[in-house]
Amino acid sequence: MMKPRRTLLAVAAAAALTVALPAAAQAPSYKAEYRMSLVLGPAFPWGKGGEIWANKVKEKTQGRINIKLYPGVSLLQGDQTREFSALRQGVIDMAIGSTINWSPQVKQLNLFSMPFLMPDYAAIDALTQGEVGKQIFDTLDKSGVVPLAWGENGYRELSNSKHAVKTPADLKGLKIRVVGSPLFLDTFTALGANPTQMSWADAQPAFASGAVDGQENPLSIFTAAKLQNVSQKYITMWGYVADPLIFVVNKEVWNSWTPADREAVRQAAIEAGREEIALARKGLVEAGRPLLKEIEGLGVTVTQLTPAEREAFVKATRPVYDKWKPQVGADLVNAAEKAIAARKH
Ligand code: X2X
Repeated sequence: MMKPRRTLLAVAAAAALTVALPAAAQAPSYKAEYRMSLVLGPAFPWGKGGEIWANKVKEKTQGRINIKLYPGVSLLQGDQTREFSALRQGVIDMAIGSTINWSPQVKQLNLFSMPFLMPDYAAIDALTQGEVGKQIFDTLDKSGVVPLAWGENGYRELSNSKHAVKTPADLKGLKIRVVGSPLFLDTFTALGANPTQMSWADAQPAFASGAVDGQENPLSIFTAAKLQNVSQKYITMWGYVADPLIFVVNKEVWNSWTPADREAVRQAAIEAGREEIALARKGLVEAGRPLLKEIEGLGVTVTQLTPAEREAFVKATRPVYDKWKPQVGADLVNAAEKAIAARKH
């Protein structure tokens, strides 16, 4: 009677196994550490946002999800325009990325780089916090990442080492470093400048050596990277584009977490995004824009354009806007224009 009994046991064991297997397949499996890619570290609002996100995630998940920051896109040797592909492929687990750096893969993200689309912060908010923002998140979701929250790099003001820029003619022949999609090459070519594409990692030595004359970046980056020390002595406040940041997680990684932990990561991203946006706007939204005084104190000439002077830049770049509208998606751009026209100040 031993044999049947053994068989019975085996059957019971097998049954237990088949019951256990589906549960095991679904059981969340956590990595010891998750890799977050960023262009800039915690000395900048961008990287600070990453640090805040990581800390909040750790706290909200009781340490189940540990995130390590990789500023300088160091997982890809600084190649910021490959970040989105690497994220999708799982080389990177999560990221806070600029719309500019991901626009070569996601054409809709060029929306924010269309010259003079967004006249003020209320216009950025009208897009990211409204229907347009939802549409862009849907697009990202379909592209294989899970978008969670918006942050902000900021309005990209023009700087150079040669002279004050007040008119498009002042840009003539200036070698300007840009990054992202060919939209930036078109914009600066239309203005008579000589644009050249390079990563942020390559850009700083190029300013120092004089290989390039100028660049465009938010003032929070200008000050934290001390661009005045690499000959960037002239800034023009033209507010031609602003790049939001987007908090995302690789889809497989997302699906490997429990629903409760996913929600914790999402909430942490939303809170960190809010705090990061406040840091990115600091000194630029208060009366008198104190950051400009601070920068002038560094020996930098800050040129503010009259509405008429600014209009000359708008006019010179309008053909670029018109050319890119169908490439970005005419429906999306129309929706953005409408949302901006209806914005609350
Ligand atoms: O490379 C830049 O200019 C930066 C840091 O602003 C971005 O990553 C878009």
